[in-house]
Amino acid sequence: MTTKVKFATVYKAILTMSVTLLLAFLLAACGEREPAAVAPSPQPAAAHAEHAAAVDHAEHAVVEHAVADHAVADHAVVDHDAHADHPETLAAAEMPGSSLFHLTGAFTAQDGTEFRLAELSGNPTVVVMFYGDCTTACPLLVKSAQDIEAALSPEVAARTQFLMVSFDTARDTPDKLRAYADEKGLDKDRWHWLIGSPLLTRQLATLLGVQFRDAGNGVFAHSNIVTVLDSAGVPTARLEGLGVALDPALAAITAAVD
Ligand SMILES: [Cu+2]
Repeated sequence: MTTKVKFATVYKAILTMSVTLLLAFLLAACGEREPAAVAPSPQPAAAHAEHAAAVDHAEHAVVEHAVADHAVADHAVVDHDAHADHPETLAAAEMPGSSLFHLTGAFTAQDGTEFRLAELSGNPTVVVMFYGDCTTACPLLVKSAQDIEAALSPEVAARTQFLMVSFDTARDTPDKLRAYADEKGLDKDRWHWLIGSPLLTRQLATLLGVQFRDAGNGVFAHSNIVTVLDSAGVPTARLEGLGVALDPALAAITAAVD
């Protein structure tokens, strides 16, 4: 009888332990699976940007990955040896395939007039997001757009539009952008230098997969992207990085005109 009771007690103890271990294992497995389930889900670019911002804020580090990847911000390599003087380059987020013409808000052009993206309908467009005070990457992005225009045949160039949109909604103004464009000889027809509300600007960036973040001292961390829209406003080519070959953009523009 005593042996039986003892056996029952030991058996019960083993059973309880097993259940506890099993529960612990399941909980651990759930915890491990959670981030993996989050990573591949298509999140808007803004979410990626915020995520990257949160990571960077804590570490004040440089995100050094410039590869177009679906969840690139999540997997970005964080360099702990931050280069203090060098503005950060943010990796591009996923570029959704829908028309930018769905963005109906009004920007202001360099001449002070309202400008809506749907006005671009019918012709291909080269889009660059930049800011006027940038002395490093942005002048090169604008130069890329200029080089694209120069490399097109005169007939195709005559139909191609250029959209230069500032994300420095606090410091850039239509007058400032006009002076900027004029200095480069680019205050001309088919070149639209735009400034929008912070929300509209963020929405456009999301549609383009452009990430940007104001460091608070007049310097923006941003991804370096030149996008080509077809005549319906759908992104059909994207050049990512500085000094990359322009051919995909030229091909997309020519295809849009044909
Ligand atoms: Cu810049």
